[in-house]
Amino acid sequence: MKKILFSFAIILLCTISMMAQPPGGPGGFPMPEVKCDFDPYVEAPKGYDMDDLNISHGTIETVEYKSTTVGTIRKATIYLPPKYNPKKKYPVFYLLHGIGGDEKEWLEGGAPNVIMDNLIAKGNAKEMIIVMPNGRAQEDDRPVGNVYLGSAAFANFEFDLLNDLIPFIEGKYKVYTDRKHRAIAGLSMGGGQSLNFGLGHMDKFAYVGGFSSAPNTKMPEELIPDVNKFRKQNSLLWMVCGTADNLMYNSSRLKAFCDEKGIPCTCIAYPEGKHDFVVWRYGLYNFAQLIFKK
Ligand code: FER
Repeated sequence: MKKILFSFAIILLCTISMMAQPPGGPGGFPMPEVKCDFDPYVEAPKGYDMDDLNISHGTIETVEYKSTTVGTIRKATIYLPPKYNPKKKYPVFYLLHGIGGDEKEWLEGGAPNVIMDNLIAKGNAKEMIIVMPNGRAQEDDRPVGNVYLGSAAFANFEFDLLNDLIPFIEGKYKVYTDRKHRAIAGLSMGGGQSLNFGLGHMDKFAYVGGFSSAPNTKMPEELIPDVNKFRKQNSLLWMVCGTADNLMYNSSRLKAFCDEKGIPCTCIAYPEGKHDFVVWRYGLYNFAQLIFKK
């Protein structure tokens, strides 16, 4: 009897620990390696994410919008570029967070305002508005409890983004509304969302990026079912993932597919990079310089 109880307890413990962190999660089981030709890693210059007091700074604000998708009022963090002029038209970059984050995650860990201020001051990135939404489209959108169980809300964000948030942003700010002036990228779960929604709606987004994309990333054949359409509509498909991150296969799998089909796609393997903001800051720094330029 004791033996049976003991075995039962072991099985229960294993099940609970697996539910708390699914395969492929940070610290989870290593996932299959997919061979592909990575693009060269070029180190970012020292200080690229350090505040420079001698340049103009952008501003951060929080907005609230009505979500018909979720049925609640939802929040998003906004970056307005230095010397923002409400009479001028800007392109918009939607920047998405990870599974444990919310609309403040990028600001708290990624210094997006600092990275953008520095890039814009040097003339290396276009002036743009950055929208950092909450990608967990459900009534309680706080990252509490076992966040790994809430991935359906991350899929549901597709509808909140397209039907609620984008129309709200385009009503509130004077921005361009064509796909050439809309970009989407994100980290981890947000990377998967960006690839899924960005490639799934190429008429809406010409620039798509995934940083350390998570297992919510769809299979390449599903992301790019029509290679000719991709060639016509996509202006940038850009990815980065750390070599020490066991979620790499989500990125390398898509890169291998693009190489096989002969379609343009960048994927950088960040040397010794883990599942953290070192890689994601680097991703933002590079991606932001490439968007709204073709
Ligand atoms: C998983 C591993 C990682 C998963 C999600 C993640 C839903 C997301 C990590 C992150 O956003 O940081 O198996 O499944």
